[in-house]
Order: sequence, then C-alpha cells, then structure tokens
Amino acid sequence: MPKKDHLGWWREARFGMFIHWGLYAVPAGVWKGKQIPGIGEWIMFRDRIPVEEYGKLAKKFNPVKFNAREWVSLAKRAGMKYIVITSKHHDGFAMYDSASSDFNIKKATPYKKDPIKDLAKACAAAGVKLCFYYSQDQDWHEQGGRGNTWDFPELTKKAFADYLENKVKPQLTEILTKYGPIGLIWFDTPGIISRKQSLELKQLVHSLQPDCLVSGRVGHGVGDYGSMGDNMIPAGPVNGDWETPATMNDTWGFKKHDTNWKSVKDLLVLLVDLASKGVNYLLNVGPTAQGVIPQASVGRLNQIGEWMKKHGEAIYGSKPNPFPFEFPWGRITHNSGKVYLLFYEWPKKEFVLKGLKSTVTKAQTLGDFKHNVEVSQVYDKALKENVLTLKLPAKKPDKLIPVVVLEIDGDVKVDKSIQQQADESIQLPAHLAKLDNAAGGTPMKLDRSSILVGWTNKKNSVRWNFNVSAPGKFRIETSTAAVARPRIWAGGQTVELSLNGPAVKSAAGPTVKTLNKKIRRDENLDTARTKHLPEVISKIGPVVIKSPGMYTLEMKVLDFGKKAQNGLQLSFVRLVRAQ
Ligand code: H79
Repeated sequence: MPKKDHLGWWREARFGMFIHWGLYAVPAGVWKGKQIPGIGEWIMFRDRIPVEEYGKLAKKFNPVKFNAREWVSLAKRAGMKYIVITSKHHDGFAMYDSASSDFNIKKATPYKKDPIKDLAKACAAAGVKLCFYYSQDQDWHEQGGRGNTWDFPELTKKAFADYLENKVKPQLTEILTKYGPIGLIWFDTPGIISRKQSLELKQLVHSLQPDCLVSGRVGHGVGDYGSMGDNMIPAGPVNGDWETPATMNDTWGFKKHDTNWKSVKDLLVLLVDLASKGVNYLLNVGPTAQGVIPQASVGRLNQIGEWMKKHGEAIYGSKPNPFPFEFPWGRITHNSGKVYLLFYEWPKKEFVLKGLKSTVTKAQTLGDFKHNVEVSQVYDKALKENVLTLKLPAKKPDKLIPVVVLEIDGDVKVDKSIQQQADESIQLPAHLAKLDNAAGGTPMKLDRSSILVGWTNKKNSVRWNFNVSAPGKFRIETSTAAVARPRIWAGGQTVELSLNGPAVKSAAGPTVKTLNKKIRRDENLDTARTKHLPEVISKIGPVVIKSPGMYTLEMKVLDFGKKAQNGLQLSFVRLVRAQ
C-alpha cells in the first residue's frame, strides 16, 4: 500500500496533462474517405475495423517530429504538474517497447524507437510526474479483451482472465519497471473485470511501486482516488479526492476535422471551477501521427500557463470553496490565512460578498499590477448578515480571470446558510436541498457530480430554506440535467413550486404562492461546465416576495411526462431578479 500521504503531490498538483497518442492518429477521424463521428480513438470500434486491417496502420505510424522535451516543457509552461500518456488504449497497441506483445511501436512501426523512454527522461529532468493510461478491460486486439465483437463474437470469463494474466499484468510490470518512478496508473472503463481482478491489478501496481497511485477506474471503487466521468464537471462540492479528465475539443485522440476548440477563458473557468471543488483537472492533448501537438492546443496551453504563473497560488494545493454554494460572479478557493476570489466577471468598482465571518486584514489583486484593495466589513444586525465590501480598481487586473486575495486571521469562517447574493439572485443548488424521500423505496440521492438523481416518485419532494434581504419580483429558473446515457436531455415533467414566507403583519399579501410549470427547454444552460453534459433552463413565474426574512421553496413533481426515463434530474433552482 502507498504511504499515508501518498496523495500529497497529487492534491498539490491540481492540474495535469492527458496525452492520447496512438495508431488512431493516423486515420485522424477519417476511414476510407468518410468522416467517422465520435471520439477519434474509437474509430476501430465505430467502423468495426478488423484487427488485421487496423494493424496495418502501424506501418504508417512514423512520428519523426516527436520531441519529448518539447512536450514536457509545454506541460510545464502550462503549469501542469503531471503527464498521463496512453501506454495502451482500447485498440491494444502498446506505445512503448513491450516484450509481452509485438503489437507495439518499437516492433510494428517504421519509427522503431520507444518514445516513452525519451518522455521519461524529459519528465525526470523537468520535475514533471510521468503517469500511464492503461486500458485494462477493453482491448480490441485480443480475443480475451472486451469490446471487439466483430472479430471475436464470444468473450468468456476464462478468456478474459487469460488476457489479464498474459497481457495486462506483464505489460503493467513493464511500464512500472522500465521507466523509473511512475506517479499513477490511469485505468479506464471497467466493464467485465471482477472486484477480485481489480484488486489484483491494484496490488500489482503497489507491489512494484508502492507510491504509484491507481485511478478510480480500475473498477469496483478500489482505486486510490475517484474519477469523474469524461468531461464531467460537478455541479457542486464533492467529497474526497477526485479528478476530471477533459478534452479541449470533442475528441481525445487526434481528429483532423475536430476544430471545436474551447476558448482559453472556458478552459480556465473549468480549471478554476474544479479547483474550487477540490477536483484535479486532467486536460487532454491529442498529438498527430507525426508526433506534433496541434497548434490550437499549444497556443491555449501557453496562455493558460501565463495565467498560472501569475495566479497559481490560488490553485496549487488550494482548498475548496468554504461556502457550500457557488457564486454567479466567479469562484473561491482558500489556503491557510488566505481566501482567493477568482472573478469570471470583473465587478464595476464595488464588490459585495455576504457571509464571510473571518476578519479581512488586507486585500490585494494578484498579477502584474498588485493593487491594494480597500476593504470594509460590517455586520448588518437587521438582516443578520456579514457584509464585505471591496473597492476594486476600474481596470481589470487580468484579462481572463482576475484574482483578489484576502488575507484573514486564522482559518476561514463563513455563514453556511443560503443568502441572497449581491446581484439579488438566490442560488438553490440541488445538493443543498432537504430531500424528502416520502415514497420510501430507492431514495433520491446526489450523484458524484452533485446532481440530484433517482427522483421518479411523485410522493417525493425537495425544499430549501433561504434568507431574503432584498425583496421584490423574481423569476424562478430550474436547471435539469442529462447525466445518464444516452446523454440526451429529457424534460416534459410538470412541477409545482410552493414558496412559503414569513407571516407578515402588514397587509403584504399571501405568504404561500404556488406555481405549476411543465419543464421544457426554454434555454440551454450555456456554461463551460455544461458543454459536454447539457443542462436545460426552464423559466417559471414571476413571483413577488414582499418582505425580507426566511423563506422556503418546495418542489414537487406532479407528472413525470413520457420521455423522462430517469425521472427528474435536478442541478439547481435559482431565483433571479425580474424587472
Ligand atoms: O480515453 C478516453 C476515451 O476513449 C475513454 N475514456 C477517455 C479518457 C472512453 N472509453 N469509453 N468511453 C470513453 C465511452 C465512449 C462512448 C462512445 Fe461510443 C464512443 C460514444 C461514442 C463513441 C460507443 C461507441 C458508444 C457509442 C459508440
């Protein structure tokens, strides 16, 4: 077993480079003149390419432009602390010199060299942790591996066990003994592997390199840390150690026609959002068959690196958002004695944060120009709120995500109750709802990405208590999610929202307001978080809140509709100021 603090470097790192490099970079998304939809490294599977035909790609794989030092220095410049490269993907091809399978880069390609050897050397020299992706369950090249049903229609448990013994374990032994210390093994897509077999692989890794971590996808929850789904950005806080693997466009392996690159701002938003939840960001590049990382990726990583150089202290080794909810203006991380405000939008002059109980002794912008920021802190007795006000310079201190660091006395203390935000919106995330599983049976629960799932019974309901300081007219918005496969959003439920307020002595009107609404696609939630796993906003209301005080919003489902196989999957509800 790894030592107690074996996750130390990984928690500190927060940001790593994923490299998907293999034979699939040769067709690069095109097979026999046709563009093949989906992720590039799945081309063999999507087009049911026979093993023999796919194997011929090796003859065309000659990455003469590969330069290990350039790749590693790019990762380092971007602020990435570890590199995870595909040692063998689902296609079964070893990207290193493997003694246990001839289907490898050294033996089968005109390149005739082992690029991993160079990469290991360059990583060691640069102080970047080298890590390996290894597909342990799917192997489309082997009779005993899972996935290839066109060459091998039948897969028995016995054949799979033989494949583990004859290919997986020997290859793991190779990659853990030939290249020096390895940071982690990134297993993927456990499918038919048994719990016992997952444990065997984990034990093998630890027996060869006790400090090498094992990714959650080794299967059966036995990994050293958790792995979110591909491109899954949680909607709220998560418990424990997690990592999200993510793409810069819509593929992992190189595809020449995929130019759907995320903006640098969106990539940074994802890094910041994940850091504020304590989740590592493993951002992918897909080099070409010549060994070149696409310029679109290089340019973006260089810009991310510029930002990291100036603002890295808000990311590396940071602790997550101390508040249990998110803010519309940006994200928060913290560290001993310091709270970092990372702004998606730079406020106009004045910025108000409610609920910070710690005393702020100093505030300053990070970056090239360190402005001292004027701070005022008051406790509003009537509204029972801590109010922090910052006078910010008019000029944005960074064009992408400016950061203000607050120095505080001791550990950060916050009011965890839901407050109306400075923009007068009220954020009611699913993870802060009180769940009433009145129906019994399988309860509603939060999935690993903090989305409420399993709401399939009309007897169940959810509710939030929150404090309103600035009453008025509000629109209610629900964001419903597609988290299960197929990843299509399914609405059509009819919900009832009841807003219960305090007893009002004046003639302020009714204190209970009920609204019904069919959940429909009023608008896609257009955020960096929801690019791959869509969410849909449905607008309800308006509703008028006449006086300040504590309110309860209760949500029920009157009808689940016809399309919603998974019931209603809720990300959040919010009240937004309506004119
Ligand atoms: O290595 C990357 C992916 O190849 C791997 N995980 C990341 C890190 C991965 N393995 N499986 N999946 C992702 C799920 C893939 C699902 C799909 Fe498809 C592949 C959707 C489209 C192509 C399978 C084939 C389902 C539909 C067609």
